Amino acid sequence: MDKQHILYAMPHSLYSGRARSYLIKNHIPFEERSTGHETFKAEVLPRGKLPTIPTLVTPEGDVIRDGAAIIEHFEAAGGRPCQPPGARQQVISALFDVIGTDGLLRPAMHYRWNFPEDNLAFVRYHFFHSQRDVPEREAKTDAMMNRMRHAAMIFGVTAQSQTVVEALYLDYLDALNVHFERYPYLLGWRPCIGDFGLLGPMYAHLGRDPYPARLMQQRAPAVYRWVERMNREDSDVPEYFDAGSDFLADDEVPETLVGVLKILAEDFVPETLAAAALINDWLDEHQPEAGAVAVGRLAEALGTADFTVRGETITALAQPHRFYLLQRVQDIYASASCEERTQIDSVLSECDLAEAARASLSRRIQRADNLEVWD
Ligand SMILES: N[C@@H](CCC(=O)N[C@@H](CS)C(=O)NCC(=O)O)C(=O)O
Repeated sequence: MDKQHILYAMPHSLYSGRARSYLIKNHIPFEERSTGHETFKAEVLPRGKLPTIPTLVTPEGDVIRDGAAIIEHFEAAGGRPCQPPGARQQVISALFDVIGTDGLLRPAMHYRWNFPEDNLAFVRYHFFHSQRDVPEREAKTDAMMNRMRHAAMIFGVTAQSQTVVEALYLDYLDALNVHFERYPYLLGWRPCIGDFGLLGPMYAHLGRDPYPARLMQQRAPAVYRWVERMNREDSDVPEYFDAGSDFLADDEVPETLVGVLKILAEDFVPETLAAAALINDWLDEHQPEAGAVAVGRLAEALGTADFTVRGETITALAQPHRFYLLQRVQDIYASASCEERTQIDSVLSECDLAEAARASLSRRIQRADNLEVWD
């Protein structure tokens, strides 16, 4: 048999869900291994540079760390099967990728860590099995869980902000349910890059941990079905009697999706603007050398920024990674024609996302040797 790709990942890992789904949907055979596997520390980590999952090892032995980089590797080689052809849909797809991987961390963390009666035993099972079978396995499990529990707080979930985090999530879930009642994927009949990014928080945390999974099943069955669908090889669309097989025609961004984005914008915009200001001040002050690491491990960042959502002040880590993914949105815009730009501007302002889509850092972030570094 041909050698397969090996995906270092775990079922409970947010970022793993994005890469795994891409591999499944694109019929790329792979074997999934835990970071507890002997080979991870010994062979993969020295080349992956950071101990994050997902990390992929190709049949040729190349190591690719980071979900966006794994997807880009296959997109570049395969004629971009998950990139819609139109500029407007491309921008929306790239935006969902950022919002999924960076913008929904608060509900993802809240619904995992703040419902221990329902979730804790289930979550602990997974953290335990991502540790190697060494004498200090229990202690390492606790340490890792404490680190991630703490992440919930530093991403902005506190006793004070919980009500607004929940209200926003429920409004978003309802709007997304309306969308998926009409279409099986974000932009029609096949998944785009944005579907994979959005699946990150919606699978491992919000669609799989006991408390939020039940909430999703009971309140938003069409969203729950999308989560299932994104983990199946076929298009899995029995409930749509008019199913097509492509992205929506004429570069259409459906009204139902505009409704979803308007809600997501409520915290994505103020958080992005506050984070950009903080990181730009940091860049002015520190002037990092070209090639210095810009994005470290999850929950490591340069500082916190304050912003207001529905009247509540939220304090959250400002993470440069968000701007690395926003660069892609901005690159699509930069290479669009004048006419396309007008259409993009119009849909972004309809979604209240224009300011966030333009937000940038004073230095670009590049990838070099499996790390995101300052240009
Ligand atoms: N930018 C990375 C982030 C990956 C990431 O932070 N993964 C988490 C698990 S969901 C992780 O490995 N955390 C371990 C750590 O930060 O030590 C990606 O998109 O793949």
